[in-house]
Amino acid sequence: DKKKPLVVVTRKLPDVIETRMMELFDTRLNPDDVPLTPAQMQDAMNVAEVLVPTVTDRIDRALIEAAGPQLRLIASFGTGVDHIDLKAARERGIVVTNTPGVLTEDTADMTMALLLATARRVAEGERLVRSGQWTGWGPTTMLGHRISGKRLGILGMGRIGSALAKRARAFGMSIHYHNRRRVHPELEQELEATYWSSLDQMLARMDIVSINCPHTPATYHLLSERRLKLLRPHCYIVNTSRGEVIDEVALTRMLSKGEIAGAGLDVFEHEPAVNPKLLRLDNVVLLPHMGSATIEGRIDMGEKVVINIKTFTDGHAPPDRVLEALL
Ligand code: 8YV
Repeated sequence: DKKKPLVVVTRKLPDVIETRMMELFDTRLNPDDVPLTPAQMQDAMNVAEVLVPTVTDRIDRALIEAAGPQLRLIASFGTGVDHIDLKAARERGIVVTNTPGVLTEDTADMTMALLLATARRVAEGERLVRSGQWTGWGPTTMLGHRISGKRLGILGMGRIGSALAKRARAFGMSIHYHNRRRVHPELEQELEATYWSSLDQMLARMDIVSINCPHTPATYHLLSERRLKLLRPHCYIVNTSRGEVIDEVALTRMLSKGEIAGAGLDVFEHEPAVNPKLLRLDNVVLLPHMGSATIEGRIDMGEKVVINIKTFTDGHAPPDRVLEALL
């Protein structure tokens, strides 16, 4: 009987997934769910044939270069792979996989929730009630902005961007998008989406902008201070992608000066640290990176990880191999 591959998992995963992994592989779990220290991570990479990290594990070049020769697969639990140095992994012949597709709907739902919460001041209203300071209904109090009839600019029309577009259409918004490549005409028609080849021109005309592109070297600070300044002052920003896509310092400054109406942020540039100036603003809704956080989604993600490991260690191409060229 073939020896089972040694799989090291860095965080606590759903029970059913851990059980399945234990059945299939020689699995080392992390029952405490405390992120591994760099030293523990290095130890893991010295013994694991397969490493299962999450977004909280920074797998940089130094770690990859110091990894033992037995490490053949990094099967990440999550879709974004910006925490892994893909080039260093490729150079070492280590395959990287992720879990695309299964968190699309959940993340699009959360984006819609953030969009509504930001434009309609949901979190602020909740804080008011909880504070005991609410003095009663008033015709001009707690007014937000209508979203129907407004222009939503989606930066990154991939799976999540498209799922968001469908939801926003149902809320009566008009859909605009910028992408490196224009999407298939059929999809564009289905979403009734207008393509902007110029991000700058799109930004200058939107009522709400949603970030749905991955964080790559090409999208780091894509919403730079210069671009944020193109937004009209009544514009809202929603981000369920990665904090690094927006210059958070510039965004915070503009939000506090009222140069942007508000922001709904599920992700931050230096998670879990959040710019203290953001915490003091009322026109922002802040969530702790929970875009894909559903019980069902976590199980689906885990199943994808299991399939990727099983296929790979059985000697076949894993379904969700990440290729740098496609990012
Ligand atoms: C996950 C995410 O919670 O998949 C991603 O890219 O950001 C989240 O859905 C996280 O990455 C799990 O590792």
